[in-house]
Amino acid sequence: MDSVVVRSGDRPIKSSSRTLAIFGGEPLFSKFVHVGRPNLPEPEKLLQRLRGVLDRKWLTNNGPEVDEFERQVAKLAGVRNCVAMCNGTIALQIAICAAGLSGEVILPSFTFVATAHALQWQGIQPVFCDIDETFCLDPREVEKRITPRTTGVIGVHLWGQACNVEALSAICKRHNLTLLFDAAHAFGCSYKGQMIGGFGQAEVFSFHATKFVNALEGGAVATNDDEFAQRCRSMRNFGFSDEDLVTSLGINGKMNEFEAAMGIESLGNMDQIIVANRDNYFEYKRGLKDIPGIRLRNCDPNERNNYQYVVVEIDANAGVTRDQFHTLMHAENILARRYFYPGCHRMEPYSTVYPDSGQHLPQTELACEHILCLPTGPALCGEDIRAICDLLRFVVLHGAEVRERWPAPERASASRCVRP
Ligand code: T4K
Repeated sequence: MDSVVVRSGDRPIKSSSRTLAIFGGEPLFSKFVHVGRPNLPEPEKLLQRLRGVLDRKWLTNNGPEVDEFERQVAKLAGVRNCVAMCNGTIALQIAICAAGLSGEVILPSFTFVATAHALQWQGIQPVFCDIDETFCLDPREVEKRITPRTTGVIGVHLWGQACNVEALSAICKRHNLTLLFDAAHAFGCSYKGQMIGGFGQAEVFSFHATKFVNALEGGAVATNDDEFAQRCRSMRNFGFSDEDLVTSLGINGKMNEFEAAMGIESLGNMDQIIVANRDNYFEYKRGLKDIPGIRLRNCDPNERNNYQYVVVEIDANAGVTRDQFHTLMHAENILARRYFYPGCHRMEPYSTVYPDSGQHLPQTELACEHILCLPTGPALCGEDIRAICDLLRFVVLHGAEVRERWPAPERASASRCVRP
């Protein structure tokens, strides 16, 4: 276990608000607990695989590990083609380029900024669209954002929860637009019983170190369109179609053999990680029950889920704001994250280049202000989670004192993700 919770038995989590770490008390955890702590495979098995790579002296450019990784990902995602890439952002860029998108593309602002950057980097205007109660693109709003310059829509399966695939597909069909999905969070998840990977023209996974299946860095384009997959393969390798034949614009988007080896070993642990994440989710569900103003995002029990993100909404009934929780949890060495804040439209270059892009995003603004992601993963045990839940309950119960004692704004804003 990574974390060590500093309390014993039935002792209350804190004796008074004075003992909260933000007010000088001892932190609840002696070491940082993270959102996104990498899940590691068995070192011996990984090292053996890496030795094989060294023995073969085939380090990158479509080696056997990448081949195997692609085969396994495609099988698990129930899709004909998986094209592995060096990371999810480049995979998005290549999918966008291979789909021939241009002009304007509609996407949520409530996403990791990579989704928007992948467009803007290629001179395509990201058009930010509001979300609905699922925190994913609101199809009704999408339709309102379509202009003669629109060529596509990118839905984001946020925290592993699928977008309204059917409604988005119908809109794209009606307006002759290409539909892509940023499925960075959604490997191992399903929509209406079908694994995510085969929807739209293509879906893009991330296998970054912080994802529940990781290849150190890594990403993939998944598609049922063989010709599209071939284009992506060529584009990730400088546009080469044959030894001396370049047939399109390309880039170096290749995954290397070490990354693929890590990815394969990580896939081997996938089921165990999901079980651990799922147990954590239910521990949170029990621990957060009936805390005023704190609501755990529900995971649909009828769908496959990787439970990678544990997300709470904190509203005014908690008496303490989401940002205050964020600050005081960091003081306790609990590195909760505001995924995603402040919304892409408030980040550069978007807030300068498209100053009006924040219009019509009321649900996005709300989500950005109220969402907090809590630590999970096999590195956490039940006791850790109970301690986190008890802390949240304690803070809500002592809300008035917390507000009273709250540090000056400059001290409060000193909270940033600290690297160990
Ligand atoms: N689309 C969406 C919707 C995405 O969420 C992402 C990436 C992408 C596209 C792009 O995919 P990639 O190009 O990344 O494959 C992290 C990840 O870097 C990023 O992959 C992820 N989404 C995003 C949600 O989270 P940061 O800047 O928040 O990560 P960082 O460095 O603050 O780390 C998070 C926590 O994990 C920290 O507490 C430290 C801990 N950590 C991190 C690393 C890398 C470790 O303990 N060990 C580690 O090795 O972006």
